[in-house]
Amino acid sequence: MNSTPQSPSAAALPASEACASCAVFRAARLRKLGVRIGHADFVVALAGNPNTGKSTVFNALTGLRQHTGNWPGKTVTRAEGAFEYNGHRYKLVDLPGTYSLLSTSPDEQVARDFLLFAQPDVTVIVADATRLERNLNLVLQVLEITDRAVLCVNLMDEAERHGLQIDTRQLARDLGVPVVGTAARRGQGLAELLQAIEDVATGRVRCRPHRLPEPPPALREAIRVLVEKLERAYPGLPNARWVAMRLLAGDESILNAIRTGELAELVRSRTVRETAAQPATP
Ligand SMILES: Nc1nc2c(ncn2[C@@H]2O[C@H](COP(=O)(O)OP(=O)(O)OP(=O)(O)O)[C@@H](O)[C@H]2O)c(=O)[nH]1
Ligand SMILES: [Mg+2]
Repeated sequence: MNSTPQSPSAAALPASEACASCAVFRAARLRKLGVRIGHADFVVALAGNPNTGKSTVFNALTGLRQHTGNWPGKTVTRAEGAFEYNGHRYKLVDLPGTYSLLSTSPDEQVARDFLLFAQPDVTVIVADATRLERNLNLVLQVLEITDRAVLCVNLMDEAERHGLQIDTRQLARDLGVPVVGTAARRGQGLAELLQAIEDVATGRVRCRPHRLPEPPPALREAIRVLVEKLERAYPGLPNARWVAMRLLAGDESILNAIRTGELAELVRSRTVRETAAQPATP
């Protein structure tokens, strides 16, 4: 069993008592930087199933003016913004909604490739509190590829309305990453979310994410051989183990990415992590 990530902010106000206009939030020293990104100390990705409130969280943290454009080579919109918190500058990337890292729609590929290959400093997974079980599929997949994550259980107001109670502390213990309940449309819980992002970004909190059990020995050996080959062919390839497992599973989209040279390009550019978004087309 994983241990709970230790957060000095654990004693902060419960989500229901915090809101964007209250003293806690003001005291958080949040400065919305909108499009004024420039140098960022940390890159934070907002991932999650469609319609869970990622863009609402994004707007609340960065302000209304944001940098939008397309992801290089795709017609998928890319939104970037920035904020400053406790003296650190954060670049926030709002990813398209995705049900699974194994999916192949263009939107989902963009999200998958960013998480896998750009390796944000913190991945905030935004989940719908009223559909938590279904959302956990993506949460567990993301926790397989990063150990710097925060789970934001959003729409807590809706969950409450339906009489649902979410035990965020137990979830944090089970998942091994900080879990924050929010009602982003009302600004509730955002102060705690900011603190959790900072805790993980700065390493103050070390996550011990829930991971699937090790595969059987025969498969382990096949993965090891493939990882070696991949790392030789693509020096600097992040998450080579994940790629190897997808290849062994016969994942057509990964095979195609190798055939077409897209994987090489992703590794070369580290999936546009450092590339500024293109100006929005009128
Ligand atoms: N009740 C309630 N509604 C919310 C909350 N957060 C977001 N919403 C609403 O949920 C809807 C979807 O929000 P978005 O922020 O667009 O969700 P998203 O995850 O960015 O959606 P996609 O980008 O399409 O995947 C909007 O109508 C929001 O106003 C919340 O905490 N409570
Ligand atoms: Mg959105």
